[in-house]
This record gives sequence, C-alpha cells and structure tokens, in this order.
Amino acid sequence: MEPSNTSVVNLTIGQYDLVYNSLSFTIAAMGAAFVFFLMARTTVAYKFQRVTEVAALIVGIACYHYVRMFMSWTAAYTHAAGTTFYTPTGELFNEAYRYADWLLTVPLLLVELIAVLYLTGAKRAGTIRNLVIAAALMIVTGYPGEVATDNTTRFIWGVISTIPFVYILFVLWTEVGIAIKRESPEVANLLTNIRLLLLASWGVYPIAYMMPFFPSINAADALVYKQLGYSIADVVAKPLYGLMIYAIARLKTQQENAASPDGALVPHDDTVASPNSNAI
Ligand SMILES: *C/C=C(C)/C=C/C=C(C)/C=C/C1=C(C)CCCC1(C)C
Repeated sequence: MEPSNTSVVNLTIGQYDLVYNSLSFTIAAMGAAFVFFLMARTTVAYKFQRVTEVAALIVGIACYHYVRMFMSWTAAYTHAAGTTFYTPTGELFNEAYRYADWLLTVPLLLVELIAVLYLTGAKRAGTIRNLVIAAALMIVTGYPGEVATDNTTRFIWGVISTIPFVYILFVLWTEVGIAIKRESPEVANLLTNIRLLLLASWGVYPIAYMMPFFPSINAADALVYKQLGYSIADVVAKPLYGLMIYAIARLKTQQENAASPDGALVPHDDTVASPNSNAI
C-alpha cells in the first residue's frame, strides 16, 4: 500500500477519535441497513424484490469494508500514555478499502436506481452498461490521485476522474427527470427528492478529495475532514438512498395493488414469478 500524502502525521486525541467514531458509526449504520433491507424485501412486489436485495448487498459490502477500515485505522496510530496526541505506527491507513468498496458498490447503486425507474429492455441495459463503465473509470482514475504523495499528481487524477463523474450525474439527472414526468405525483415527489439526495451526497466525494489542496487546512485536519466526508457521504449514498428507493418500490407496489381489478396482492412468494416481472 502506498502512503497517502496525509497519512503520516500526528493527530490530536480529538482528531483520532472523530475518525474512529465515524468509522464505528458507519459500521453500525451499514449493518442495520443490511438487516432492514433483507427483512423488507417481502413487503414489496415481486419485481421490486431484486432492488431491495441489491440495496442489502451494497450496505453488506460496505459494512465489511468499514470493519476493515476501522481495523486499519486502529493499527495505523498509537497513543503513548501521558501524551496528548496519536503518532503513526508505521503501518499505513489503507485507503484501498474505500476504493475497492466503491468499485463494487457504485455500479450496484446505479443498477438499483435504474431498476426502480423501471426502464424496459434494451434501453435499460444500455444505460446501465454506460453508467457502470463510467463508474469504474471514475474510481480507477481517482485512486492513483488519492494515494499520491504530491498534490500535482492528486490534482491531475482528480480532474480525469471528474469527467466520468459529471457524465454519470448528467445521465442520472436526465433519466430520473424522464421518470418524474411519467410517474404519479407521489412517486414523482420521491424521485425529485432522491435526485437531490444523489447530487448532494455524490458531490461530497470530490470535495472531501480536495481537502489536502487547501493551504489553510493542515495535513492532520485534511486527513480527518476527508475521512469524515467520505463516511458521511457513504451513509447518505447507501443506507439513506436505499431507504428512498425502498419507499418508491413500496409506493409503486401499493399503487399497483390498488389498481389491479380484483385487488389481489402481487405475489410475495419469490418462487412465484409475476407474469409481467421485469426483475433485474
Ligand atoms: C457508496 C460510494 C459512493 C457513492 C462513492 C462515490 C464516489 C465518488 C462520486 C467519487 C468521486 C471522485 C471524483 C469525482 C474526483 C476525485 C476522486 C473521487 C474518486 C473521490
């Protein structure tokens, strides 16, 4: 693992604890969300159950990586009795866990949204493919910048990574916009909110990445703000976003049940495929 330019500095007890607690909190949030999404899957129509399973998979993967990051964090710093700061142990905090996590979870987040927008057939497959390629490019080009020891390298890779990032946001904004026009006012309202949540949470990542650039922020603060930013953004972009997707699936299930002639429930038993199933 290569050193990050901010990973070899002393931290105050407060700075160390802030990252320690945010990583710990995020493990709890991801773990709880994992259990919730698994249990909630039978409360939506069959065709939305895959979406809920994908939501569970995402937070499950993230939970694992946060456990690894937490262990890496505690191994990277040590506190000598009587001192007021933590010093690096020489074992570097492993930034690769985040990037490995994003490489797996970001494509799944995109699949989750596109699936609930319920585009049909070829259009959906094409959109997902383009988004997944862009996501992989964004993360793979962001990583060398993240672990670079100088800010010029960090800047160049950051700019390159921003190109697919802008593309992804543009496509999502447009696709959700189309769905907003097509859906009922209630679903459209949820979609409007999810679009804003997406923009607000995904926008935090490049800002957190830029922390080492600001001359007024010292290396220790930059490290802490960056980790805090990534963790908070992850909680919004995975469990909270998943909850909103779930709310859409729930609402659509209720609307479809109300509209079906005999008022019958769409089968919840996953061994019985609904005839118009378009599950991912
Ligand atoms: C659950 C994890 C998510 C939603 C991660 C999203 C990550 C990004 C949007 C990262 C974007 C970056 C840039 C746009 C430029 C600098 C490098 C990155 C990778 C931090």
